Amino acid sequence: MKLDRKSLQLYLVTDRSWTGDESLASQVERSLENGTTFLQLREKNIEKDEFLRSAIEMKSLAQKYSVPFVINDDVEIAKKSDADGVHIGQGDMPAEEARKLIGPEKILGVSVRTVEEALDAQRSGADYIGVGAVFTTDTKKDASGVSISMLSDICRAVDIPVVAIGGITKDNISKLNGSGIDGVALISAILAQDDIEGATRGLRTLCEGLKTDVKKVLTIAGSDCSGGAGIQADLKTIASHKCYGMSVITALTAQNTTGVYGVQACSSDFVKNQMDCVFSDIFPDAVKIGMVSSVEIIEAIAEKLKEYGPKNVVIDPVMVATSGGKLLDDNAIDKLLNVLIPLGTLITPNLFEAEILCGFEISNAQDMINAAQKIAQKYSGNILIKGGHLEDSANDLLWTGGKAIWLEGEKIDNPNTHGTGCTLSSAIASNLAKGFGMEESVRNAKGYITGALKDQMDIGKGSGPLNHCYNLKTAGGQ
Ligand code: TZP
Ligand code: MG
Repeated sequence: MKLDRKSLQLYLVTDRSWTGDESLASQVERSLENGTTFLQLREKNIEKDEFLRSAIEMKSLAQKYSVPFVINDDVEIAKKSDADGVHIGQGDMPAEEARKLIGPEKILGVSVRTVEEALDAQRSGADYIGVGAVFTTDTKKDASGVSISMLSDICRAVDIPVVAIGGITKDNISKLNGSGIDGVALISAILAQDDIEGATRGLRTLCEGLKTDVKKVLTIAGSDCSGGAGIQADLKTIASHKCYGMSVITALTAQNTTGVYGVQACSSDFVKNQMDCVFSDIFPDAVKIGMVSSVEIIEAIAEKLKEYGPKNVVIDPVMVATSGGKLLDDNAIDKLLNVLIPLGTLITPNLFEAEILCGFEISNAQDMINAAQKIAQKYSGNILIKGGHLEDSANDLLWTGGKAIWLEGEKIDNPNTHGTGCTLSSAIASNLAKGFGMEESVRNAKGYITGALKDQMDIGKGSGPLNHCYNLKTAGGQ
């Protein structure tokens, strides 16, 4: 069964503590009838055959209301009852093992309390994670607390959906607004209520109103009609980071994987017009700047950046192609260096561009460090020098907080690298927009590039594009 994010919105976990004279099945059905979207059978201290009987009963109820149904902890019962999946905690078997036992089709949920555990669960094949206890609860006395800020960090770090659990009620649910969760898992806020129907309906409405705080990223660059670089690569990259992408187009290019066949620059006034439209309406959390083709355009962008003052500005100072060919005339290079680059939070030069920025030749790893240090003196921001072709180093160097950090690159055998620089800078901007620090943003972005290259998509007659959306792939699909 494929898990739809939306089905995690109002997630009911069972507990026999409040059944009184009523059966658990009857309580659960009253809730299912009124908007519960997901059901987990959680049985503690119960005999196996009773557990199985209960699982079969719940499974048919969940099926009647078309909601996914998972079993807490017990893979064997999940299999025997043909539940839709299983939910395990950190104290249970490893997620990887649970995935193997239930097979690829079933839903696997994992409880986590830290970003590391969340990433580990995702790697191990979890379909969603539960994070808690986000508020104190009497229902699970041994559940230790997870802060809302940790909950937000976890939501940012993983691609799979996240549900919050623990002490959530109609009165505190709004505190989870903007955390990035897909839903809430509840026991007592539903099952301990006399009016289960009303409680469920009320909570469902509150869940639907939960805001996901989408981060906005603007790319200012040229259009690549073949979709592998420039604006098009940036927007795909931003979308695959689950951010909202916007674009200010500096030039149209007629190009494909075999070369550039025409360039039609925008007027600087029109660039300003676009920037005003974006900044006065949907203020970006991060901006990426790619190819800027003329003195006037560079001045226009700098003027508007100063006017609006966005927080995270990643500048890919496109001046020299990887082949060594100059892409900007000397006047424009001068403006880029003196007017635009000083406004960047991070600049991402390749080796040739770094040489222009520092004024000396870079031929080894120590030169890269010296170059970063020199560039930092002039521009004060963060610098990522993309290594690549040096004899003694193919790694990237990040200069941040006054120190050099080497970022090892995994060499991937893939000749299709069209648009890698654009993609890297927009991936970094997306990470910064999501609130990651500089080093983590760059590391995450490098990981994303690695994944996009490893996907080995091979289209076009020349050096083809990366698969920007490799992380959104569904089983068997693109
Ligand atoms: N795991 C962490 S807290 C919790 C579980 C199972 C209990 C949630 O119950 P309630 O009544 O919604 O606080
Ligand atoms: Mg457990």
